Amino acid sequence: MFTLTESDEWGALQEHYDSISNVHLKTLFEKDKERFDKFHIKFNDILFDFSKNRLDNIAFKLLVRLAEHRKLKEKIKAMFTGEKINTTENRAVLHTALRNRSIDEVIIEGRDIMTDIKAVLKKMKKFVGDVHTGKWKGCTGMPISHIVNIGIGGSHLGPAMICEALKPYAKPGISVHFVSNIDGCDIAETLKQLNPETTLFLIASKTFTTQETMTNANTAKKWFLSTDGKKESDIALHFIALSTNTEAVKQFGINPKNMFEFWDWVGGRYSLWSAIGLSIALYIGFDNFEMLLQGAYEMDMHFRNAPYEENIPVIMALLGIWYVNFFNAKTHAVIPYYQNLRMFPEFLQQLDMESNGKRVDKFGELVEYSTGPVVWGVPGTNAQHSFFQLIHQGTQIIPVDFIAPLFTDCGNEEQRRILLSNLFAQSEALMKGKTEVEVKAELTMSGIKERDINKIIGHKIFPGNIPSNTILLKKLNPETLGSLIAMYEHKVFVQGAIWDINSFDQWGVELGKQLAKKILPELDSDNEITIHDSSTNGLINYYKENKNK
Ligand code: G6Q
Repeated sequence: MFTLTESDEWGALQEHYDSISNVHLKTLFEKDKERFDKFHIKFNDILFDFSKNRLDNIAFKLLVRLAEHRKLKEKIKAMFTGEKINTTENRAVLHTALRNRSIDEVIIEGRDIMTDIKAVLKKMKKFVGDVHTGKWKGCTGMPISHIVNIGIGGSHLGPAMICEALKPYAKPGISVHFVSNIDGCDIAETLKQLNPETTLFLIASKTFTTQETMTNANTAKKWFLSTDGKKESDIALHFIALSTNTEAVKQFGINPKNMFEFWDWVGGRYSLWSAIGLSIALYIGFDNFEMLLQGAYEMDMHFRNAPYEENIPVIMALLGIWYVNFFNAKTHAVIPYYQNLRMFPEFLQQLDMESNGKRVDKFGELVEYSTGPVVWGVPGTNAQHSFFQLIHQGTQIIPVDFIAPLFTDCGNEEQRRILLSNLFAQSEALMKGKTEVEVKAELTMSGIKERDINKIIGHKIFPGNIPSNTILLKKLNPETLGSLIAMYEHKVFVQGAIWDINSFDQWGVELGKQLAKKILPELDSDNEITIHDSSTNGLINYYKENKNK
């Protein structure tokens, strides 16, 4: 097979880009009144509008051809059927099995892993029920009212984002807290709010060796034991492990019967569907957790079965490739118009950038093309009052995903209308812009003199032609959220498949960890540090000189 950029499909896209790159989106809409009809997809309670993209029929066909050329169908099948597609760690990638709601088996090395998955789900269901009914009691006989998830990265971001997004579904009497950072302020601020007798700590760590999580878990354990009359044996009622590492869980002092297991074929950033999701189930109830799985499963089926032209994750991915590799877009903004989705961009940052922030292909060869973009964003309308200026009038092309539920359980109808009118206005403004003629007419109408108009006009022109997707959910509920997350997971997968990179490892996080281990004892030693470069020595020594001042 030719390398990606040498393929005919890539060449055809490059040629087409040259002819379409100056065509304005406004023109595409003017020329084709059916554009929205052609370029939107309805999936369950989700509308995906991709009509405001720098895409015509030819580009769309060529992008689909590229997916075919990269044998996407086969790669999708390989993931779902448990081939070891994470080649650098020799692992299957089976988060889709965790939410498989069908009766189909998923066989790995001769074993149907659905049996294990179902057993853990059953154990989670029973536990969640016991906590909610008060059958599970703390060491002084009080029911549990505070759940603290201690975990980081993939063992934190998904559950934290979902609990925030699904606040309206919270079980009465249960609050949830997340501690991730090794910065002592994180756990200290959380512990201040808690009564040990009504608190349940979930130590969420696939490896059970992560420095931040184990340090925070030990702090929590010490805090718990330091309160009046607590004994080691009380730990069993207040500490639960979510992990793959039974030995380390035992060593920490948690009885394996209080451990909820998952497996090495669940990647950290894809683990919210596993036992790592226990905080979600405790917060919103097991039924709602199952609806989250259901939503993801439905998206999985759509992704596996829909033709590329009607396949939301495939289209999202292809559009991303169109912008990154042909329009030279370096970043991608994700703007949820729903305050409770505040953490969604942060969650996506890990999902996308840890998966596709790669510079070598599957064979370890440097790639000759750009891979994953920088993903960023904060909720609208706040975003409009800060960085939207740069998207509208800066010098870079920044594709945007707008995401909004039409109905939520918070606020009133008027607030919702204001919010949504802003979203619709932003995507229209980015697409259309405002021409010199329009600006001039406006300024003249408002009585400004010709001389003054000429001074200001350049500042008031909006080039427009800025692409966006809009994703509307009838309502943000566990099911639609499950579908939305799975949609982005598969988008990231498709891009990795086309770029031929391994989206499921993360070696880039290792070097810093190794160096931190070396530096830690140096911070305690009495000697001046001289073994690093002059900057690192200087920073360490500055800390040592000033730490007790
Ligand atoms: C995600 C990464 C990473 C991981 C954390 C926590 O895909 O692997 O973010 O989730 O480093 O790891 P543990 O769950 O092992 O503590």
